[in-house]
Amino acid sequence: MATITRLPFDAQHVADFHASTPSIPEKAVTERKRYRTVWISDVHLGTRGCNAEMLIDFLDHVDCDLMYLVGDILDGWALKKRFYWPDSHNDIVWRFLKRAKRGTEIIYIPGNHDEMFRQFSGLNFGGVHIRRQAIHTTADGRRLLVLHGDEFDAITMSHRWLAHLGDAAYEMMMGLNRLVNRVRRWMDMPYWSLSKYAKAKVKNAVEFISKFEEIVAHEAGARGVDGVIAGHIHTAEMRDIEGIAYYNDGDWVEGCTALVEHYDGTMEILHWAEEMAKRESELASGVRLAAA
Ligand SMILES: [Mn+2]
Repeated sequence: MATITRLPFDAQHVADFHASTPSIPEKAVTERKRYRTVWISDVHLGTRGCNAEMLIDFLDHVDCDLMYLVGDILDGWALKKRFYWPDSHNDIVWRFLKRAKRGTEIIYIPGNHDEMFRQFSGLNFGGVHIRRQAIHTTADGRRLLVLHGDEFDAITMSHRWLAHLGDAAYEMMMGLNRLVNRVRRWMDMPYWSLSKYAKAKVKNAVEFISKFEEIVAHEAGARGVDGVIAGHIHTAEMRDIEGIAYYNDGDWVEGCTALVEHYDGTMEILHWAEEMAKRESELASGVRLAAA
């Protein structure tokens, strides 16, 4: 056997990576669903909100030629406040790198929560290309601008956190509502509904979302592309806005969605909770058929 005297730096590390295994082993799926392109964003690794197990399930069942990571993959803001990094979050990074190694082209467009990677725009790490934004050409020849979307925060107003208001936040608010009113009762003050106040604000959140979508589409139109793909607001969508195709791949904190392009250029939003439920019921009916 020939002895390798000196491995190039990269090759040595690729060899090390090859030997490593994730804590949650890859599922032995007979046939992964294959798409031309997959877009995911707003994973928020490093936070408790990240739905890591569902994303792992997604990555173990879906393959693609090209994958875009459209920002907020890792939450640097949260990690700076408190370090939180369970094995499952490592497993996701492992799967991205493994995918790149198996030949999927990965384009990573950092968002505002992982803006520390923006300084590496233009560089490639282990098959992952870091870019500030990209132009994607679909199989049917449409040119789509891909960006995270925080670029428009200054225009779309400061209430952007309201768009992130999920069920957990709502439950927490209900608890807070009880506490606030206990204190108010003790101070002989009348009842004041925090949730009513919040609901009015959530209506603002609804307005915020459509405003964001319109501004992003308008900007794409001004740049002469056929459409735009963004993340950031945690709201999956696919609609035509004044002749511009607007797509949002959603998130893996609240909705757990991905945007995919089929080989004929058709776009689709995958709601992974539904896909998992469908698979389980198919499996259950298969078992029943076998038993009959
Ligand atoms: Mn963001």
